[in-house]
Amino acid sequence: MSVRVFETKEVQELLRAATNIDSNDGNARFKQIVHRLLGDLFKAIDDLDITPDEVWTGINYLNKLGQDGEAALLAAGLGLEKYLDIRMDASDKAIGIDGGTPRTIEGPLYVAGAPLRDGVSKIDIDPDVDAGPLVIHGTVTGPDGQQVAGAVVECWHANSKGFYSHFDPTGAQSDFNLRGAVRTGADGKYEFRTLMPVGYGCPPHGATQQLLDEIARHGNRPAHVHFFVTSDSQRKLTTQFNIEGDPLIWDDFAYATREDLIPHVAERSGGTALGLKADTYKDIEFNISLTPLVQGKDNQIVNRLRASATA
Ligand code: MBD
Ligand code: FE
Repeated sequence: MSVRVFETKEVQELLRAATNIDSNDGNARFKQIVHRLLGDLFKAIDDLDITPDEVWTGINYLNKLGQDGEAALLAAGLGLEKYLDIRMDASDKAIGIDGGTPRTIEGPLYVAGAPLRDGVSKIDIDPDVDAGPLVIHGTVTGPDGQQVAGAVVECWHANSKGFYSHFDPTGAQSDFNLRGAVRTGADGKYEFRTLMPVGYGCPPHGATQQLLDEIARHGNRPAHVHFFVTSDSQRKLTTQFNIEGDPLIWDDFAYATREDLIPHVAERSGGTALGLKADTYKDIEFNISLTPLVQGKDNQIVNRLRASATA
């Protein structure tokens, strides 16, 4: 039996009381958001006739989500993080910023504090018998096409099991394995010597995978490498590239794939001279073009809780 109570005075007053919206105390912006979201939930319960059993299933799900520490993972999987990118793309377009390497989501697995080196960094600390050597390199340029000196390129990626250091459930990796930071010189160039990653899969017993199972979706990402690129006179770029040829490139559970973020993987020899574990190695050139500050400011800095460690 469907009933409609959302529009009643009693419910509207309950919403205003529960969010303290009529008071001058508290955080006005926070109250505005909570009032809206709680109201949207109340309305959905009315519209879809969501049962008490279904509501309590949802409440208990939130407990598991928190226990598993997966709220940010779920945000990626439900496209919420992608949605924020779509909004930032649209706001760039509205103010006439186009071009530049496309942004794509950060994801939940960054760790601040990786050792910063000049120009080149070898970031594979732990041996990984199943991963072949990979060199990632490119030039950072600004809006005028000029090389950017003093840019900091950070990268992080998974090992051959799809696990990231710091978050590896097997405990097998050292701090900052497969994570690095390089400062460009006058030529704008950066290079990481590393190992080929494999795609990530959500923890099979975690809350995110549980939700995905219920809606018949997988929780896997194609192999990819994340980047933050910062410099004093351009906006920070948050992006990733995918490893060409991965079958999940257009089936990423986190919707991070973009046309311009699938660089070619070339095969090279001469790895021994570079200190790589084999002479034959894969080479990916990924050039990075930054966008200008907006009225002197970086308007796309995102503040979120991030892990950090000391190298
Ligand atoms: C990842 O490696 C990732 O990049 C995202 C977005 C979500 C989960 C794992
Ligand atoms: Fe990732």
